[in-house]
Amino acid sequence: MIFYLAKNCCKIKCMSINQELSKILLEMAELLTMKEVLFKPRAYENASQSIASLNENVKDIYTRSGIKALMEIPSVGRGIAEKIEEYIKTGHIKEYQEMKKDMPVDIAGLTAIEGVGPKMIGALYKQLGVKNINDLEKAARAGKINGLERFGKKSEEKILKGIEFLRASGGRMTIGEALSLAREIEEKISKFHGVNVAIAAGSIRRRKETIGDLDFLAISNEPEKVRAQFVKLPNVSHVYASGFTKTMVRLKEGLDADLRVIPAKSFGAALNYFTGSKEHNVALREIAIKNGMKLNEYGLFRLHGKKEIQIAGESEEGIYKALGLHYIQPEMREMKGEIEAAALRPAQGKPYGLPTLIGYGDLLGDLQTQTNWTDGANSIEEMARAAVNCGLQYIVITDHTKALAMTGGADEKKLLRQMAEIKKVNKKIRGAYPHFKILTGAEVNIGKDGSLDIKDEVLEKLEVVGAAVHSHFNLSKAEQTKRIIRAMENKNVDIIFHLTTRLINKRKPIELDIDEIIKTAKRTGTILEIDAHPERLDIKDDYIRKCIAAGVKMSIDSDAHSVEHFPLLEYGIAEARRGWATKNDIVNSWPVEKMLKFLKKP
Ligand code: DGT
Ligand code: CA
Ligand code: CA
Ligand code: ZN
Repeated sequence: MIFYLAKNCCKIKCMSINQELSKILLEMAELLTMKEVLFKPRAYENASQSIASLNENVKDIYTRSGIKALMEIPSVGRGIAEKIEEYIKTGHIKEYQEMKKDMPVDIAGLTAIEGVGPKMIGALYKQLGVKNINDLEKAARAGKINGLERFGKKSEEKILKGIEFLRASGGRMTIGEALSLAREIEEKISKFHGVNVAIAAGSIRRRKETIGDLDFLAISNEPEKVRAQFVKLPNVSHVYASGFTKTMVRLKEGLDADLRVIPAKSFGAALNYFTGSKEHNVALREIAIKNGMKLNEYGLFRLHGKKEIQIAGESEEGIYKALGLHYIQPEMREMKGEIEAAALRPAQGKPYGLPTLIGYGDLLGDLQTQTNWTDGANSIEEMARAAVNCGLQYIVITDHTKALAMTGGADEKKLLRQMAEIKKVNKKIRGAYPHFKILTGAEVNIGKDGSLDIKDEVLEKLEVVGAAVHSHFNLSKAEQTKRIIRAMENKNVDIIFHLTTRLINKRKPIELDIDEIIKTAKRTGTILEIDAHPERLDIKDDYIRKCIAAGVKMSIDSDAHSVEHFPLLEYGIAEARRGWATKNDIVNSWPVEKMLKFLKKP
């Protein structure tokens, strides 16, 4: 059965009553689940989804021929049809209100915590009277959940972690979690019947550090068919709405996703529009208007009186060109001057010329890797072989040093022993990989006062010395800045690893006078690392741009603690591209000899 938008129905309004009803029915399903009623929850959930995807107002359906018409909605039987009738007539559903009185819990708030579902909420309410997130947190902290029927220490820890994450993130997911999910779904959509191409646009295409929701586009002339396959994906836990322009769903993984189905002639325009950023879009549209054109998600049009003629829109390249711009990479579309820089015919006196961004295959080395000599999972040789498989030509072994006792941090003696071992492994693998080199190094700890925990006589012997902060995160800005500057002034320190120590969604960056740091990096010839771990991305895009402006070089490192971590380099490259970095700015895109030569401080 297909419903068409009733002509005189205001779309926003009809969305809203359908959505209200859909929400109530879903909550009834959850309340029934909490009461451990069998079968009924599923029926309410199905009806909720069905109503969310209607293109006609339920009120209009009801007006047409009453309960009978309502029962023609898929998944709506007599019982639920009567509830809908009650809602249309009175504005509420009595059974729902009674159920809420019976279980006065904040279901939506509690289910937003990862791993917490209606069954668990029902059990916690019955046994502990938990009504909301605050109650739940208190109970978990007091150790009251551990020991309840069906709960243990593990569930208690998981709940606390879930709450912490929810509070810190405001619901945004790190790119490390979101990118693989986006790729998985992108691939599934591209295999749908009737789909030629599928792509994730939005912030994920711009490789932002955190992602609010996923925005999928698919080229197809059969939108109905594509939408039907999308809402049935096993990743989908709830359908908010499915209409002519887009389908909006909740994913089990804890993120929302939109899908828009587009005909080929508009694909470039839609891709451009839905990639954003919003501010970048606005600037492009203004250029179009200034030149007597119109740009929207359907295409770029030239206006001839009242007639609009499409002059671009099939590809993004075509749109930029028709607007008088070079193609702008998605990672740069953040209104940081990219529009001026992209001008084919630059305005006088304005800086222009887009940089050739470092490419995703451009790294030759990795300057921060850990092994089982400290808290890594693999041996030096295993790390080397894994790096070769990722296309690298050299890695630096940078195990932790003694101040990090819990990692088995190396002292001077252990470092010297490791240097000897690295020499041996280099010899051993030379036959198989004549062009690969393992370099000696360390991740030296920076003390509270900026001193290092390894003596200079030993640091001197290492090929690459990284220094990093691992403690005293709360010093004042002045103290923190002085501390890092002192470490950079040590002539043996080549790189500062993960400068600000932030953990995205988990820990704030330390306070620093970044301009002072960058000035000192320039003066001392110190490299600032872009740590590629998706929770770090440290230093971040804005600081990368500052480094480039100051002529400070950077490295992109995986911070690998196992052979599986080298692919994390992709996130670091993405952040570097968001900061407009070229190969010239990134020392480990250079051959090993050139990189090592640069490290020699004046
Ligand atoms: P997110 O989801 O918060 O991580 O960030 P985005 O950039 O993916 O934002 P989202 O999902 O709200 O919208 C996707 C793109 O659609 C956005 O980057 C630009 C475009 N867009 C959305 N709303 C507007 C709007 O009001 N005006 C314009 N010009 N573009 C918009
Ligand atoms: Ca988005
Ligand atoms: Ca969106
Ligand atoms: Zn470590």
